[in-house]
Amino acid sequence: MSSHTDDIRQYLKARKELVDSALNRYLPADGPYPPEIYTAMRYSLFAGGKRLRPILCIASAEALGGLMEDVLPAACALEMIHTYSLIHDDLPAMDNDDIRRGVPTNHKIFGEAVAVLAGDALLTDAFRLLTDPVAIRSVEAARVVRIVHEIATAAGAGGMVGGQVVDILSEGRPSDYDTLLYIHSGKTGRMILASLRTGAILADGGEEEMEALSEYGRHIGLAFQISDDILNIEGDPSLLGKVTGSDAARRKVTFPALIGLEESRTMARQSMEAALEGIAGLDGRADPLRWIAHYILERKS
Ligand code: GRG
Repeated sequence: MSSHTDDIRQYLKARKELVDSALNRYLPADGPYPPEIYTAMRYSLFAGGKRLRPILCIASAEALGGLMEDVLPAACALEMIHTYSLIHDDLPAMDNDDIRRGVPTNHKIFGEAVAVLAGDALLTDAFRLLTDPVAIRSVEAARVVRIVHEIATAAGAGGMVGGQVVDILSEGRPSDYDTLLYIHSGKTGRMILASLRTGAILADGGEEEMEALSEYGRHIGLAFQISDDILNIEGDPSLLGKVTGSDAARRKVTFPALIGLEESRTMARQSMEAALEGIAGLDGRADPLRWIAHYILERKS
């Protein structure tokens, strides 16, 4: 086993534990009335996600010497928004999926109405957390406004929701490369980019550092999406925690469908290398971001 594999395993495990315990504090099991909505929110939140977006946010802040206490609330808010998008994506009105994160999807357990509301609440409460005067007390107001704007822009109609709309409208239709890039940069890329930029803002990064981390974020988002498309073809459902082959069954526009598997692998590697190049000027504190870039290509889940 190569040493970067050990480093990344340890790093991801430690940061995941930090995120999980902070999420538990922000959304406790014995939360306020009505318990049904908190149960549904926590069901999907703690179903075993990789926590990639919060970890990228933390790693970005750490690369610039930021403090964990400043970044954890925003890292958790990013995971809450991501989880909302998964719950809604799985609904019968969208992808109609039965399994996610290795367990039955939210609507299969709680019904469609509560699943819609659990997603709505995760999205809305993410912004409550981002602006919570206690959780975010060490960050000055101007930076809070910047991260709220950054994350709302990434999650909204010009970002993740826009990508999802074009994805759904494109199902079963012939599509072109520009549409594919738009879907993926919206659906997947924008929240990944916002995670890195949020970490950089909270660490008080300068223009050049922000640009370096944004460049990394854009390329790593693309590498992540291409590898997700490849895993949907040849991944192991028991490791992925979701079914494979669903993209082809729904005639979704994907990188392998448009440019083939081999070309997709090459493009994922080139994107990973471009991501590394983007942060070449950062010092050793950015090493976890370098490990994550390799992990994204090599992951099985
Ligand atoms: C419903 C507004 C709305 C958007 C949905 C995220 C998303 C947009 C759809 C999920 C379907 C999908 C395959 C999207 C591509 C992004 C992606 C790979 C999501 C899964 O993210 P992971 O692998 O999941 O980080 P975990 O469970 O580890 O958090």
